[in-house]
Amino acid sequence: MGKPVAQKILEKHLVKGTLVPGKEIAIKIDQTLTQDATGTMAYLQFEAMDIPRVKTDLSVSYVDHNTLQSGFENADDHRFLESVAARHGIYFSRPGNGICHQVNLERFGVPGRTLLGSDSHTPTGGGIGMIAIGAGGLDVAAAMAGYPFHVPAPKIVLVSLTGELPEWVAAKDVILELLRRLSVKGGVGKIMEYGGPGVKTLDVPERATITNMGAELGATTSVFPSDDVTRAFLKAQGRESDWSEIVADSDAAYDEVVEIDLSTLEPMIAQPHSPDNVVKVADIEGKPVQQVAIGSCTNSSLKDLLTTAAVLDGKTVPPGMSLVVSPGSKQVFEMITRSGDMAKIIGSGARFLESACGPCIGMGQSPPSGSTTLRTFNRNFLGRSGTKDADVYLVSVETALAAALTGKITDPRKLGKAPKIDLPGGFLINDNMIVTPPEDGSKVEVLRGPNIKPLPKAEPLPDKIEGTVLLKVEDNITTDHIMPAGAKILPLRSNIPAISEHVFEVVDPTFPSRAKQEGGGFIVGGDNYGQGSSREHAALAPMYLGIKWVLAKSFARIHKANLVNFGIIPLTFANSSDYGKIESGDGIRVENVRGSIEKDEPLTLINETKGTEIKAEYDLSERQRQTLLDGGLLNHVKKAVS
Ligand code: MIC
Ligand code: SF4
Repeated sequence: MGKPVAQKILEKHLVKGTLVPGKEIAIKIDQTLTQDATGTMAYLQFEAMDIPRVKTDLSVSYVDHNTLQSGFENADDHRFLESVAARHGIYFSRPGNGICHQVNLERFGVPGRTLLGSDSHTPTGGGIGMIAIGAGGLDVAAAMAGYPFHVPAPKIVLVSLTGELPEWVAAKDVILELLRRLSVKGGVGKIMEYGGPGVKTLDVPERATITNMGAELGATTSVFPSDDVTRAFLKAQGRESDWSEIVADSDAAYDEVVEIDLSTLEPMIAQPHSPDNVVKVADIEGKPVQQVAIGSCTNSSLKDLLTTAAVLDGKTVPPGMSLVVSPGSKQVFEMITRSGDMAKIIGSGARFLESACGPCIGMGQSPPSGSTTLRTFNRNFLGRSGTKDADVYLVSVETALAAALTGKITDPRKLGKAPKIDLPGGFLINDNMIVTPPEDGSKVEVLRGPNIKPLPKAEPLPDKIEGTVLLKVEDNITTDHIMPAGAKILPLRSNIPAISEHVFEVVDPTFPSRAKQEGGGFIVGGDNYGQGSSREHAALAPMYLGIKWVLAKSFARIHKANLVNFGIIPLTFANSSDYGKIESGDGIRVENVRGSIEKDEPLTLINETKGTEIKAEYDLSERQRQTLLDGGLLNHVKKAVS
C-alpha cells in the first residue's frame, strides 16, 4: 500500500511507537521555533534543564508578539531572549524582522523535516512540506534539549483539491470553507494532507495560508507535498538546495477523504466569535464596517501585500473607515518599499504597522466600541481584539479590501477585474536581522530584567485532593478565555505571579482572588476545552493558583499536553451526562489519586455538597501519568536527559 506525505515524514522521524491513530508516538524534532510571548518561559525552562547547547539541527527565537514596549517589560524580555539565544546556540530573529511563521517559511523551513514551535500556528511550515507542530513552551524546551516530542499518532485525512480558484476567491476561502464544513473540532487528532490536481495551482504562500489556519480546525498539523511549486519558492529564496521532492504515492491510503473543487468556491467569511461560524460573503453583504486589518501569520505574504497595493492603487479609504496593514516580514516590507507598492497602499490612506503580530493578538488597533472589523487573521475569539463588544469577522485579503473601499461587507467580485499578481523569480534576501549564535556561547552573560521572575515549580501529585469547583464553563472554551493576551497582559508572560491575576478575566474576573482565598480548586469544562493558542500560561498560571484538575467533556490537544506538563490532571467524564451533576461552588474530595494514576484506573470524585459521586477518566500515556506523578514535565525531562 502506498504512503501519504505525512506518513513518509513521520516514519523517518519515529523514535517510539507505531502510527496507530490515537496511540502515543515519539518523534525526533529537527527544528524548533519560539516567539517572545511563549519563548521567555521556554528558555527559562531550557535553562533549568542544564543543557549547554541546543541539540536540534536548528533552533530559532523570534520576537513578534510583544513589540509595543509601552513599559520596560517587553524590552527586558527581548534582551533576555537575545542573550539566552547566543548562549545556547539559537538563532535570534530581532524585533522588526517579522512574524515567526512567515520568516521561518521564507528563510529556514526545509521540506521533509520536523519543526516544533511554541505557537499553535507552527503548521504554517506544512506549506513547504514540513511536519510542523505547535506545542507548549516546555515541550519545545525539551525538544531543544534533545528529547523527542510525544503526540498521539494522528489520522491522516486527504483534502483532495480539484479545479482552480476563480478570480477574487483566495486560499483563505479554502480553509474557511473547510472550517464551515468540519468546525473547530473537525481536525482534532488528524493531519490534514492536501493532494489532488488542484494542489499545483496554489503557490507556497497560498498553501501556507491554508496550513496556518488548519490550527483552527484543531488539527495536529496540515501538510502539502513538496513539489515543483515548492522548489520554485525555495529557489526564489536562494535555497533551492534545501528542496527535495516529497509527494504521496499514487495508491496512498488515507483514513478519511474530503473533496473540494476549487472552481466552485466563493468568498467566505467567519462571523463572530468563532473561526468556524462561516457563511458566504454574499449572504451578509451590506453590513457597515468601521475597521479593516490586513496582516498576521495567515495573510501577510508578499502576494497578499502586492494584491493590497494593486487593489488600493489610486483609491481612497472612505471616512469612518480605518484600514491598517502589517507586512509579515522585513523581506516583504522591504520588497514592497523598493518596488513602490507601499506608496500605493499609503496613498490610499492605509495605516502601516511594523512587521509583527500586532492587532491579531490585541497589541494595538483595538476597534471602536460596538463596531465591526474585518480582519485577514485566523482568530476572532471574544475580546481578543481588545474591544469586548466589537464584532470581528475573518476574511481573505480580497474581501478585506472590498470592505475597506466600500465601508461595508462586500463581495470582492464586485470590484471589477481582479489584479494579476506575479511573484518575482527571486526574493530580496537580506538576513541582517537574524543573529547567528557564536560557536561557543558559554561566556555569554544572560541578561535578566525585573520582569523575568523565576519559574514556579509544580508539586508532585498528592494522594488526596480536596477543594472547591471554582468555575464551570461551556463548550469550546479557548485559551484566550483562560489566559487572555492583549497589550495589558501580554507583557507579563515572564512574570507568573503577575499574569495569574488575569486568569479567566473575560469569563469571571473574581476567579484569581477566589482561587487564592480557597488555596486552589478545580475547573469544570465542556467539549474541546482549551482550544486555540499553544500558550502554556493557560496551564502554568492556573497551576500557580493551585488548580489540581480540570474535568471536561473533552480537551484540545495542546492544552491537554500543557496541563500534564504542569502537573494538572486533565479528567474527562466517564458519563458525559454527569456534566449536569457538578456545579461551581461544589466541594469535591478525591482519594487514592497517586495509586489510581499509577495503575491507570479511573478516579472517583466525591461531591460532598451534593452527596453524589462522579466517575472521572483520563486518556494518558504511561509517560504522561509518570509526568503527573513527578510533578510536571520539567522534573520528568531532567531525569530523562541527564
Ligand atoms: C495566538 O495566536 O493566540 C498566539 C498568541 O500566537 C498563541 C501563542 C501565545 O499565546 O503566545 C498561539 O497561537 O499559540
Ligand atoms: Fe501572531 Fe496572530 Fe499568528 Fe498568533 S495568530 S502567531 S498572534 S500573527
